[in-house]
Parts: sequence; C-alpha cells; structure tokens
Amino acid sequence: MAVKPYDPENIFAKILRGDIPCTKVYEDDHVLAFNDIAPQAPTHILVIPKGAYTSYDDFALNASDAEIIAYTRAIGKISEAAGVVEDGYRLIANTRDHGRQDVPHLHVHIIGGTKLGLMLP
Ligand code: DGP
Repeated sequence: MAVKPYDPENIFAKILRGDIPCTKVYEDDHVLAFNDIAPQAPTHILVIPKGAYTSYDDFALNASDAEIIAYTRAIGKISEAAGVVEDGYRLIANTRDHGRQDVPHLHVHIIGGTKLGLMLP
C-alpha cells in the first residue's frame, strides 16, 4: 500500500495558516508549539514543524538539516520553559495508522507535570 501524500487540509495545517486558533507557547522560523486541546496531564504541548511533513519518518527522511536541528532544539527549549525537565516528562510521536496518529502533520507531544502512568500497547 502506498504511503498517503500530505493532506494540506489537516487540522494542524489549518492552525499553521491561522485558519483555526491555538494557544501558542513557542514559535520560530521552523517550529510552532501550542497547548493540546484535550490535555492528558497538567503540561500537554504539541510541537509541530512548519513544513508539510505527515509523520516522523517523513520529516526525518525529507526535512533539511536546518529544520531537523530547529525542531529538535525547540522541543528541548519548550520542555525546559514548561518546567518539566527536573521531574521528568514524556515525548510521544504517534505515527501513522498502527501508531494511532490522528492528525497527519508531524507532532511531538510533550506531556508532564505529574507522575505519568505506564504505557502499554
Ligand atoms: P495524535 O493522536 O498523536 O495524532 O494527537 C493529536 C492531538 O491533537 C490530540 O491530543 C488532540 C489534539 N488536537 C486535535 N485537534 C486539535 C485542535 O484543533 N487544536 C489543538 N490545540 N489540539 C488539537
């Protein structure tokens, strides 16, 4: 089965275009981060690249080095600014169908602010 092309009508593409509002927590040339609409913990931030990448694999294989460095660095900065580093937190990138990715624009969840439950498949 062929991998689906990027869908420019996905919700996060609309947020990037400003068609849908979000509670922004960070932005630079390559990255936008905002609070999750249905937080699973006191801190629940979504970090997305501004480029049109469907999933982690798409980004890792096709983004420029500058985009990858900016994204990686931003996740670190945002985690630190959110105050979750000392106690710990979880990064999640649900990926495609079996990974239960709902929104087909790469996003990393930063989840913390409480002791998290164990993850089970
Ligand atoms: P995932 O299942 O990994 O694709 O996570 C998608 C997340 O996106 C989910 O935690 C809820 C969040 N989400 C969905 N729609 C919106 C929205 O319109 N605004 C915001 N801020 N978050 C959204």
